[in-house]
Parts: sequence; C-alpha cells; structure tokens
Amino acid sequence: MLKALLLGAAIAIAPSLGQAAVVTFDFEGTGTASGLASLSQSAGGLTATFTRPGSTFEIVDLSGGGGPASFGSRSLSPFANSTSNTSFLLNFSELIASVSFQAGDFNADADTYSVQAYAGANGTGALVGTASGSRTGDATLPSAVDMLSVTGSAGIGSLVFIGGSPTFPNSLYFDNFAVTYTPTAVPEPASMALLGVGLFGLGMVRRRRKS
Ligand SMILES: [Ca+2]
Ligand SMILES: [Ca+2]
Repeated sequence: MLKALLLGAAIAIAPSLGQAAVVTFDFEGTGTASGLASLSQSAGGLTATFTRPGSTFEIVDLSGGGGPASFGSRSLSPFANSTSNTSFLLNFSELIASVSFQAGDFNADADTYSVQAYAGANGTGALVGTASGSRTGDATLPSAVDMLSVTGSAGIGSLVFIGGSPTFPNSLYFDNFAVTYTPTAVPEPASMALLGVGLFGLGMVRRRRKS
C-alpha cells in the first residue's frame, strides 16, 4: 500500500522535472508558401518563430526531387527574395541550450554561411555562440549539405543566420533544426493535485499505523 502510494507520487512528479529534451523542426507538416513574413512552429512545448526582417522567405516543395533525402519534402528557403541580403531571425519561446541545423544548396554555386546565437530575443543581448563555414560548389548529394551547431551555455533566446554567395546573397536552403532545451520545471496543476492525494494517503497510512 505504502509502496503504491509512493509510486503514484513519483509518477505525478516525473513530468515536471526539468529534463533536457530534443525537438526537431523540419517543416514537413507545413504547407508550401512564398512571400512569408513569419512562420511559427511548435513541438514539445517549444515554439520556434522564423522571420526575415526587411524581406520575405518561402517554404518550398521538394517532394518532386532536387533536394537531399534528409530535407524531405519541405524546406526553408530564402529564394522568395534572394537579392535582398538579409539574415533569417529565429526566436524561441524559451531559452534553449543548443541547436543544430542543415544548410545546403544542391550542387549550385559556392556559398559561405554563418550563424550567431544571442541570449535575448530578436538577435539582442549577449552573443553566446557562433558557427560559420564555406563550401565550394559540391559534386553530389547529399554532400551538398552541412550541419551547423551552436551551443550557448547561458541559454539561447534567438538565432541570426544567413548563407549565400556574392552573386546570390541568400541562396542556401535550411532544414532540420534540432533544438536541445530543458522545459521550464513548473509543476502542472493536475500533477500537484495527484501529489496532494498521494501525500494525503501517505499521512493516512502513518496515522493508521500509529493507532
Ligand atoms: Ca524538411
Ligand atoms: Ca548558393
């Protein structure tokens, strides 16, 4: 009886503990669209909002081929306005620990890319992580895709990222944003109620044993 009550209390607490989780934003469930000013995706209690200040972007359909297998049938693309040399901005609904994502251009021109992670929203606050690189016009898929990873020990609130060539300033696709974060450890009302019931039962058992 006592064991069962303690187990019940443990189960009620478990979902509230702050354990690191990984959620991925891959745009697969997103409809294709162009001229987007903003796009929000939610997974695992975390919301990621993509914008491109001063410009627009699109979600492209790759289901007919042309992209690497890892990109699936939908991908984030800046080509809605590739002549405007503006970065993407990615805001998270709460601080995250790290993020990795893929950038690729499917055997086209040579590109450079960079990403900055900031503690605050909208690319503000302390710069807590960076990653950058370049690639020549690659030979075959899927080698035309790189993985960028950024870790911010103090927590990442937003990302600024861009990739392209001098001829085409924004000519990289981005996909598979894998985010590591610890959900805020706030006990849910239901869990607290269950815990209360468990503790009440425990008290009853002890009282009964004393008498
Ligand atoms: Ca995808
Ligand atoms: Ca390119």
